[in-house]
Amino acid sequence: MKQAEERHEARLQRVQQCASVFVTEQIMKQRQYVGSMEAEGDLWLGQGLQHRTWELPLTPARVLCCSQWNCCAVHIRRTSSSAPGSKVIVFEKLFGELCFSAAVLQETPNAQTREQRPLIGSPPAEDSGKHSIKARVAITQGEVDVETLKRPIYLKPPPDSNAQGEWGRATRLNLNSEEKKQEQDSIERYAINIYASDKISLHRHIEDNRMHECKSKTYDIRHLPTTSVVIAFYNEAWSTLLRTIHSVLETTPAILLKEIILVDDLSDRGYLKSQLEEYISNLERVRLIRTNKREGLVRARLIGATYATGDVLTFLDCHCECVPGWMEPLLERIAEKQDTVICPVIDTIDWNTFEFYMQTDEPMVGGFDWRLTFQWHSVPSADRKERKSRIDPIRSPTMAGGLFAVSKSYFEYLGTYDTGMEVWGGENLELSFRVWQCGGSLEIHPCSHVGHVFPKKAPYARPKFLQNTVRAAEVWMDSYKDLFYNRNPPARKVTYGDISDRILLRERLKCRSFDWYLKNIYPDLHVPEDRPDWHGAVRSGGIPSECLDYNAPDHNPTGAHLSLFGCHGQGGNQYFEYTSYKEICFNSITELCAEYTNGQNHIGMKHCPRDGEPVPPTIVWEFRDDGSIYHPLSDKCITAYRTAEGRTDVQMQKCSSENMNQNWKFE
Ligand SMILES: [Mn+2]
Repeated sequence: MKQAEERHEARLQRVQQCASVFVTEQIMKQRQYVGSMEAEGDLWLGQGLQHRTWELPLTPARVLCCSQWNCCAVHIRRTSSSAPGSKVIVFEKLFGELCFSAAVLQETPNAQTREQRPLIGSPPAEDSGKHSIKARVAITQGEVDVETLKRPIYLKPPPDSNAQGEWGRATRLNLNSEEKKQEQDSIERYAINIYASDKISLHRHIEDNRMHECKSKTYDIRHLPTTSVVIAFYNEAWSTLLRTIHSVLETTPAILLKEIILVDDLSDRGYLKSQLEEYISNLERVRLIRTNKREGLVRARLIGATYATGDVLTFLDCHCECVPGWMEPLLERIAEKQDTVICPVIDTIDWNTFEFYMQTDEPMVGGFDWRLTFQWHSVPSADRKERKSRIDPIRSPTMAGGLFAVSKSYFEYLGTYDTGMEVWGGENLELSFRVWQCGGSLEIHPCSHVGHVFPKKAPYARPKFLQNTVRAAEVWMDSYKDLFYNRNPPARKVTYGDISDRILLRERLKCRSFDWYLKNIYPDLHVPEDRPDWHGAVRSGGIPSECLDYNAPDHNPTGAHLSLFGCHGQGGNQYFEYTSYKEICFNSITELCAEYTNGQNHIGMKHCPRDGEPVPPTIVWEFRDDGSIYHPLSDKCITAYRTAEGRTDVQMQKCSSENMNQNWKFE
């Protein structure tokens, strides 16, 4: 008996050392967690935690929880001042670091009769040690209604229909000339209309126009993994950053959100210093980490991730707004399939008016072209047929970028990000290839919606974009990388740093080939033939400084004519491929084919027939031995000429073997 008392005493001391675990009433008051996760009596298991059992004297209606950032949870059965034998289960971090702070649980009324339940579902499922996800276990007695479980840490104020931007509507500002100037200045500075953003509530509501199945779907919130939301930023405007933070806090069920981790990548704007610190110090579960040198998006995010204590990492951009219900589908899918990287549907928030455009029907999925530019496309019909319901997650060959959720342990298993990548750009394709080739999957969940402000233009230069993309190509694309290099000759000369670690990673994880990826994950992507000597720039014999060129307007790939322009050797607009089907192909967002129809002078572009479909005669060309490019259907040849103003161009003319302006050569 004495022994037991001593043991008890020792434990008590130990627990008291445990930072401020044994909180006083004061701390309890400071940390009003009642009403959030602890109030539900949930038991939390963080990573690397083991549990101990303590027998402690405690006041009846209070249960302590060493929670907040790094711990765990506590469950008290009975309190000794009311009855002997109370138990507190404390989870400690294995490396000795104990709890950081404390919170309060409400004693449930039927405390006397409830039994100590085992830790249901724990320890976390081990998946041959590769990656495992730690389940959070609810031990609440009695029923807690769904609405309570869904409750976020902060509730949005009631909607004000007269407020600017409420319900995701466009702002309508009547500005005088001075205000107009301020508005223009803000656009100049941020490439986003921050003047308008500042007029919109940081807590505005967004109309939930998701598919009705999404709205009616229920989730077993207590058994979903928890998440840490990581948001990296660099010189972001105040209102867009803060609206992102509030939006996460106000739309994510409190019991699922471990924390928001902000990573400031060495911003130099004044308001992001103490003003930001002060502001977020009044917000629960928001942490701020600052890098001490400029790291770029990739490394900044990773730094944030190392502080994360949730089971799942959710990466968000710093100018987003989440639609209620965005988090549950992501976490549910990860609980179901741990090796999934899952993205929300990215809705557009207009950079000028802040109107929120929700994609209400089937979302687009990600792809790329052979210049390794990310492209959206619609769900392939084969995939659509496989889906049982409109709200099943949709597999996607690539991801757009900054917005996704992944199990923390799976992300680590997969080799997180390529830290050799600078600033941003290209990292999304690299991660996409890696997930698929190394046995995981990448999906978009139609029920999870996050709005993103697409700026007017890239807010800061991304000089390392090509280097990042080359790293992705070198590590993952095998010989298919040549298709990219052919279309982007400068990429061959880029110094891209050491990739030996990434190649080792690929071997260690026994990842599949790029060929496998193309055939199984992205079969709809046309793979160019790039036959030797039949691709590249097409130089004119008659005006030898000039090459064939195609320059389409941004959103209309077929909206221009084939033209002539000074040879620049950079691929891009001057890269053509002559296929074994006798097409002259130009790869942009989609595969385009040079087309000529009689009665016109110019040469247009149309979408090429899909693989296996018949080739119409209007797009059939012959490169003849005399150097001419002959169009059999019209019996004409591509001819270089100078316009009256002296500009060079091409048109179709009757063929004549002496005409050097009909002489062309691939180079
Ligand atoms: Mn962005």
